[in-house]
Amino acid sequence: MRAPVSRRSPIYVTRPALPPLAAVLPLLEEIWASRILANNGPMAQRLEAALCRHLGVGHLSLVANATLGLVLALRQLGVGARPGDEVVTTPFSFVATAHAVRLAGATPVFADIDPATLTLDPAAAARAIGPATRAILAVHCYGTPCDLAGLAALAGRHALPVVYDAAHAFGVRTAGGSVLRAGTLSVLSFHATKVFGTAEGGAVVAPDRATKAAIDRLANHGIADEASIPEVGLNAKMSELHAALGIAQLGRVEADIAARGAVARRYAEGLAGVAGLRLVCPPERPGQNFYAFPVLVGPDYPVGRDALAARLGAAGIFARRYFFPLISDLPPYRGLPSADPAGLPVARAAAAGVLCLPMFPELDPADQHRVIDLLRHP
Ligand code: T4K
Repeated sequence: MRAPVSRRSPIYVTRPALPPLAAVLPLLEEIWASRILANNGPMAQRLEAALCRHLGVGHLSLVANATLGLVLALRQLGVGARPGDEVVTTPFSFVATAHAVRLAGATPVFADIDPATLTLDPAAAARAIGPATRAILAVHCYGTPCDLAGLAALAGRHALPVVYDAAHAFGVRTAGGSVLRAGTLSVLSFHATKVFGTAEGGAVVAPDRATKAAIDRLANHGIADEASIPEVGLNAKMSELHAALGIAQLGRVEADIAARGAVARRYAEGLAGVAGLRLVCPPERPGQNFYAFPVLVGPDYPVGRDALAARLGAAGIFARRYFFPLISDLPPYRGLPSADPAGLPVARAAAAGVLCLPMFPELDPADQHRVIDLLRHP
């Protein structure tokens, strides 16, 4: 058992859970002995196989981070091959979602979100599809599954691929099984702030061996073999050191998710009956990973969202406004026709009201009660 975070320390929105150093050291010794540090070495291969088993998916490619993973996924689907290519996506996400579209050589077209799940609304996405649309990029925001059936039907009608930004969705399941099996490709983040982390890292989940091989190649400069480089690729490979951390981390991730679930239940109990606070991810929904604990601060709460964040901050509690500002309001995107605020009312309201409370497996219950007390009496 690790010691809980001290009550005198600042309480951050998240804190990475780490495996015992003793579990990592033997893996590092193997790396030191082999001198293989990168380029799909034995640690990366081991982690890929272990993750496929753990997540219940057939094929995945490890990458250096989810941002590059998204770029690779879009590029693999031909996005950006023609000038003027567009990708329909949500403005309510971390900025990397839209940046990946731009980096792939296309333009994001923002569509509004569903008020219940805060994920891309298939009806709004349908209105955003035009002749230049090459893909739909939806986000399982906070690990809440998108409307998988709605997006599949929409994509089917227009013969478009769906890429899921599954940065938040490690291990998330629906009645139909792993959420990572939905759509054409899914991209996970293994950043330090995520449910499963390798410090920096991620993976692209692919439907078959050939697609995985194509993504691996794009992630390795486009190199097919020593003398054959048929396309432009980039370097998005995960190092052996990161993969070793992942192997050790995988052993504890289920216990971490269970501990996160206990934190979520304590919040739900402690905040029950507080007028003006809506829980975005109520803990009773099955199959979730409790990546984050967002609340929506409504007009009937005694203070506004920003004032609440400031009061928590003054008490050393660093809740975060994920995701504010809306991506469509940021300088690289706000001039786009689809960034017009009038077309994104649900996303605007979410960005104005959301606050992510501290959520991590080792959150000390006494610290959490301080957070709850402040929320009850702001
Ligand atoms: N798509 C979505 C939907 C995403 O949310 C993200 C990333 C991506 C794509 C792209 O994934 P990657 O390319 O990163 O794999 C953080 C993360 O950097 C980012 O990965 C994450 N989403 C985003 C939601 O949050 P910041 O700038 O808010 O993080 P930062 O440094 O302020 O950290 C938050 C808190 O976490 C700190 O107050 C303390 C704690 N922390 C953080 C780090 C890095 C630690 O305790 N230890 C640490 O090592 O972006």
